[in-house]
Amino acid sequence: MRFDAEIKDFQNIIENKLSEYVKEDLIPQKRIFEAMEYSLLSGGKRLRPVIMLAAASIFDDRLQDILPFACAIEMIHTYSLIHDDLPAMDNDVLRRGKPTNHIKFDEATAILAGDALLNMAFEITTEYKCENIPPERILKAVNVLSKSSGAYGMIGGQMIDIESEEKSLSLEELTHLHLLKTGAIIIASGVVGAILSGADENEVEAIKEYCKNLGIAFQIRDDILDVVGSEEVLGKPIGSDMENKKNTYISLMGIDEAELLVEEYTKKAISSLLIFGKKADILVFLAESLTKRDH
Ligand code: GRG
Repeated sequence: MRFDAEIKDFQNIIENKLSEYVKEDLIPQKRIFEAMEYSLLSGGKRLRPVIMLAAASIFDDRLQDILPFACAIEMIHTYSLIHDDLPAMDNDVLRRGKPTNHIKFDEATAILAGDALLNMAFEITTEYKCENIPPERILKAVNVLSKSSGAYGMIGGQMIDIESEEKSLSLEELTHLHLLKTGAIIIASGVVGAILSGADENEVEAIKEYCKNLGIAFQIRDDILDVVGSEEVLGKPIGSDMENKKNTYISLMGIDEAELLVEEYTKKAISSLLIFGKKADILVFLAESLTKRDH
C-alpha cells in the first residue's frame, strides 16, 4: 500500500474507534458526552495517533492492539484544544471551521468536557488488557502519557507560554517552550507506540529524537500558516499570533528563515531513523508531507 493510503487507513481506523468511546445518550449526564463528542469527532488530522501507529509498525504489525492508546493521545490533544480556546486562555471562537466548544455549549461544559476527555484517556488505557502486550509495557506507556501531558510536558509548556506573553523570547527559549507545549505529546505518541510494540531502549531513543525534531518542525509550520495560510482551509482566522503579540518563529526570524528551519528540523528527524532502514519509510514520508501541510 502507498504511504498516503496507509495513513488514510490509520485515520479511518482511529476515527471509528474514537466514536465508540463517546456514544452515550441514555444516561442523565448525556450532555457531557455530547460536548466530548462534539470536539473529539470534529475532523482533526489525527496526527498524534497516526505517529503512534506508524512508529509501532516498525516493530510489530498488530496495530489493532494499541488502538486504545492511539485514542487516548487524541483525547488528551482534544482536551488541550478545548481548554486552550477558553476565554481564560486564547478566547477563540472557531476551531476546525466550527464554533469552539464553549461557544457551542457553555464555558462550564467546555471545562468539564476537557477534564472528562483527559480522564477518559487514563480510564481506557489503565483498564486495557491485551495478551500480546505485557502489563509492564502498558504501565510504562501510561506513565509516559501522563508525564508528557502534565507539568513536565504540555501543561508546563502552556504555563511558560502564558508567562511569556509580555516578553520577547530568544530562539532557544521559544524552542524550549514548544518542545513542551507542542512537542511533549508528539514525542509521547512515538514513544508509546514504540514501547507497546516491543522496541528496545536504543530504538525508543531514536523514535524520541525523530518526534522531538518533527514536533518543532510542525510548530514552525503552524506559525508560518498563521501568516500565509488560508482561513477556509485552516478552519480558523489567520493573523491571530501577531494580533495577540505572541512569540513565534516568524516574529523572531521572518518567513523565509522559518521555512529553512522547518527543512532543517525535518532532515534531523529523518536522520534519527537511519537505524531502522526501510522499515521506517512511513515515518520519513510523514515528516516530508508535514513540511508541505496547508492545515
Ligand atoms: C490548555 C492544558 C492546555 C494546554 C494547551 C497544546 C496546547 C496547550 C494548546 C493548543 C493550541 C496550540 C496552537 C498548540 C500548538 C500545537 C498545535 C499546532 C496544535 C494543533 O494541532 P493539530 O494541527 O490540530 O494537530 P488538529 O485540529 O488537526 O487536531
